Amino acid sequence: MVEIKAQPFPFPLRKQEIALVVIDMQRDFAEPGGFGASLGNDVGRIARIVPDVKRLIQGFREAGLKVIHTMECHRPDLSDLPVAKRNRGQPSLRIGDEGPMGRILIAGEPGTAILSELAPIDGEVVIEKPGKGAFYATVLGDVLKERGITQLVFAGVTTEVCVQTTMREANDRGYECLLCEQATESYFPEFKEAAIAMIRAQGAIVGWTADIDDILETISHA
Ligand code: TIU
Repeated sequence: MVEIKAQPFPFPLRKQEIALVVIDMQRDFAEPGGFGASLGNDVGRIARIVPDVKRLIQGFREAGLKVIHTMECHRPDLSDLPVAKRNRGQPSLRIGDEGPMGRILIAGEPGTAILSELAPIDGEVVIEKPGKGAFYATVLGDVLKERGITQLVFAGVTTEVCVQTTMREANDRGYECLLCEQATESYFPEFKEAAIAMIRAQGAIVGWTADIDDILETISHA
């Protein structure tokens, strides 16, 4: 059996059944004037992981493995935006308001796009999601079943919000989940650290975590 070096113990790789899920690497979370900034966050932290996310995506493509992208966004008529989500916090701009990159977190707007360096290529699935978890109100579960995927490697932002929520959804649905530590980020370094620790605690209660080089090395030779 091929294993990826991981914590709290090695991850048993089934190469035919694994996919990379890149969560919400959108301008809205990584650039000034977007949703993340409207919530008062230092978005510069997100831009710093782009080279590692790119390296991870590239490694999966070169190994012939599937890459799935998600985008957090809402319909232009806001019909999939709960009032509670629109009103949450005290943002300078709310979801659907006009910002410097178009309407905040609305499908099709320039600011909602995936960062150009990480753009999906032809054939890669892109899941638009209205919630924090990528399974809620999307076809992700059907897509994975159709393709025989049972193991998921996770990258993207933010670690303790959309990444962790999606890993928990996936875990409950029976997927084996592995988080790439260098390819995820939070606006709060202490929350990234805590999320990583709680995911792999109690014998990988939610999933495994691993270094990017250990993941890339194993998938390239498996
Ligand atoms: N605010 C925050 O940390 N995250 C989000 O709102 N969405 C995602 O994590 N994608």
